[in-house]
Amino acid sequence: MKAPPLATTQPNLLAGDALERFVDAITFQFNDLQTSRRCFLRAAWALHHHGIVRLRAVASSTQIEAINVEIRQLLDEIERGDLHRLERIAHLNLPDQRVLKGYNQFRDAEKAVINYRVKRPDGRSGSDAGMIDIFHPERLSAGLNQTIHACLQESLVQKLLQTSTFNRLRVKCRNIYLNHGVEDTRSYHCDGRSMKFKSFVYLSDVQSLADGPYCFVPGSQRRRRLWWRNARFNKRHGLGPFEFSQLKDSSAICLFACAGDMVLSSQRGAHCGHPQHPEARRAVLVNMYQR
Ligand SMILES: O=C(O)CCC(=O)C(=O)O
Ligand SMILES: [Fe+2]
Repeated sequence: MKAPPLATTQPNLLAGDALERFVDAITFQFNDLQTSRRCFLRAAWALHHHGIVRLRAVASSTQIEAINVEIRQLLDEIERGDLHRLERIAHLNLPDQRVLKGYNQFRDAEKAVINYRVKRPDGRSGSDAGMIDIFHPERLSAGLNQTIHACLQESLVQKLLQTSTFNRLRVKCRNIYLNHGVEDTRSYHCDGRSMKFKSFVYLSDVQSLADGPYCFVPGSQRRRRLWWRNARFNKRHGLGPFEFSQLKDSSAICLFACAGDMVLSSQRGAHCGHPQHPEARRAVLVNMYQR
């Protein structure tokens, strides 16, 4: 007999005016953050309270284009099967040729890692199959090193995190996510229970659900009882402890943004990448901060 489907529930995804009003309240111009102490403190408070902010115009279109050009060249080489240059500067974890295994090996690698996500062997959903996850993209070339650092604005982000959390957080890992028609994304989850933030600099415009925006349940990073309720359900039903499978009574926002904007988010909160349209493309530069 087939097991009954698991009663997992999704949050209510805000749309229209309600979404716009909410996201406006957590949006700040990056330039104002640099020049106005009042704006900086408002952003730090919003990040503390809601667990997420959107910062407009962090990177210029020239910087974004410079990154995209190098990434396009690299993907071209892979698609043509011309791997000579890349094999020297990166570990290539291609679908049919795996050289490294598991997050820790990718994070601790001395070179960049170009990792193609593949379907899970057991066929479980949420594999992000088709996504290309580049670890340490700043190590691919001197040009990328400079541009990526300029776009990430690490010292201002660290100050904002310190004001918001009273903790000094360090950069742990930089990535570029390339999603091309990724339909089977991991559902709502948190990246563990310890204090962890990610900044996402959008390298492409993300203006509709089809583009696969980052989604977040505001305030969920502070709701311990919500996490416990989910953890108990997960344990009973054989799901991992960090899945947010029970979000029926919560609301989520999707973070639409332009290339050059940054979303800064507490990864203890419930979040996911929205499934994409098969033809859609999204690119983001990611930075992880931890104690
Ligand atoms: O693809 C996304 O937008 C979210 C991925 C994610 O869950 C993460 O970076 O922790
Ligand atoms: Fe995550």
